Amino acid sequence: MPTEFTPLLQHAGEARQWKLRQLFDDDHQRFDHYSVEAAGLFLDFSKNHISGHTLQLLTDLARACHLEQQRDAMFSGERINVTEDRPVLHTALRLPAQAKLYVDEKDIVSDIQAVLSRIGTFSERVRKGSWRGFANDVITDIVNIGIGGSDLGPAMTCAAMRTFTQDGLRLHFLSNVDGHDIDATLSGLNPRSTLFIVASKSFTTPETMLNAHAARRWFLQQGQEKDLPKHFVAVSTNAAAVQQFGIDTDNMFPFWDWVGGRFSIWSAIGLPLALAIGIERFREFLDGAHAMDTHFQSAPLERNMPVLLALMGFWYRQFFGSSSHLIAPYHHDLALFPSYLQQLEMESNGKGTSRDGQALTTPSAPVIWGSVGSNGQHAYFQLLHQGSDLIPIDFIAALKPAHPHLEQHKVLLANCFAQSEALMRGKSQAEATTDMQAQGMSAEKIQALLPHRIFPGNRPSNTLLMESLTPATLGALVALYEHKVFVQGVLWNINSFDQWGVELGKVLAGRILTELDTGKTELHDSSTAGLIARTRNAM
Ligand code: G6Q
Repeated sequence: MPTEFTPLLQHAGEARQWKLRQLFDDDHQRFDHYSVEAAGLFLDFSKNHISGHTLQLLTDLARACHLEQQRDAMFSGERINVTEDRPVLHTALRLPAQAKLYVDEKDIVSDIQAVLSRIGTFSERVRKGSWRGFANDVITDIVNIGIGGSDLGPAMTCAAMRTFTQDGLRLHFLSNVDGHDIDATLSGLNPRSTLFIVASKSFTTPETMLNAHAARRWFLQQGQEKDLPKHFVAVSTNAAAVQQFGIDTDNMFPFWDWVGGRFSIWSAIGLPLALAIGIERFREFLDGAHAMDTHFQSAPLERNMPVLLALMGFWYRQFFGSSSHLIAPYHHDLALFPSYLQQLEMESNGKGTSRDGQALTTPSAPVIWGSVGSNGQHAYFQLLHQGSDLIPIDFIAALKPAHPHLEQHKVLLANCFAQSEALMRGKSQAEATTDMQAQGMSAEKIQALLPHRIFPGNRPSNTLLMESLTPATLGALVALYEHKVFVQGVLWNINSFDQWGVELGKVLAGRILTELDTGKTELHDSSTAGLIARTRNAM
């Protein structure tokens, strides 16, 4: 363990003995002391095993790891993605139009704005019905074909912005190479009113290319080659491959190699979102993220929301042995947010090697998982309350709903707050006994049930609130977690911006694909060879 961690290691020994209940009893203003507001989001982090001293030690560590310098290096375009020798500039995509930022002596903001303006023109044409299909039909269905970072961001944000989506426009997301996905997506669609967006940074990803070619064949059953430009557009950094596929580069929306796939929703990869909600609202989404960027760059670490979120996660992962972290949005339109964060956090910080090539001596990213509340409460929350692992949770909720069912909204929020309280307080022996006595149980029955009815409590959580889920608050929320990931990467000394594990899988799948035809499997272990042989027999 790095020597900078030593003071925290000693302090954690004490903190693990603390009872959250007691911390609240000792400080009646704990909620005020441990909450922070920024960019339209409110974070209550009072239900954590921390004191003022803990925060002091954690922020000391962040400073010792040169967090502020590394943050500034990212924003200014230094090549902090060392293994790919690239800057990391998704934050530039949400800079105000008049800003300037130079990469290799060229202002990138004007390029970004030029693409945004093309996205605006195109999306307004589709939305207003002036972009027509080959038989003059208005576009009603848009299919985004992409995977990983070219799928999860558009899919998650379009779902989140459901209530802002233009009536009559349906967004579909085709990602899986499993043919069942394309079958299900295309069934019921009409090629005359369907627009495909082929979204791939590299434009070589096999899953996306196969699906794009299959969609093209499906389209050509009714349309002709000359009609393709009306129905296929591309988002990519690879103009040559786009052209080779047969998409006119006039219908290609570019982005740049300094935008990582999982950070690309702010670029042209966000085209489905711009189509769904319109360019003005897409710009509000960018502005919301920029507001979080400004906060991250300027707030002192002790009051800095992404830093605090990162420090809480780090604290439990590093010193409390927690190996997973639950994301619980109490907002149905954020149903895909846990999956989105799974990629963002696990692909960024799921590494075993430090930035300078040494094996890490500390754990890195935890498993991120979750689903919407209150559904989760009726499924896996049992384990959170009484299971053997400590699993920190982020509850996320909007105070005002985008629907008229106020009674349901009140029940939803009551459940959300009740869960964090119950997890924090638990239920003591005395409380469980009193409850059962009130139900008129015999002393004997109480004795038998007591061990099952006690809840240890002391389970930490954060609660993130927003007034309502809008393009701006969604932008701030996503940027918040991006920066959380960055901060944790700094603490673990990880390059959060490469993904060599993903690359390995891509190469091996290509080899096995050939072997499914040839049957030459001698280079494999007996399991892989056996699986290939069984598949060949069945084909
Ligand atoms: C993201 C990853 C990965 C990537 C996909 C799709 O950070 O690199 O999820 O987004 O593999 O890649 P393409 O956009 O190049 O098709």
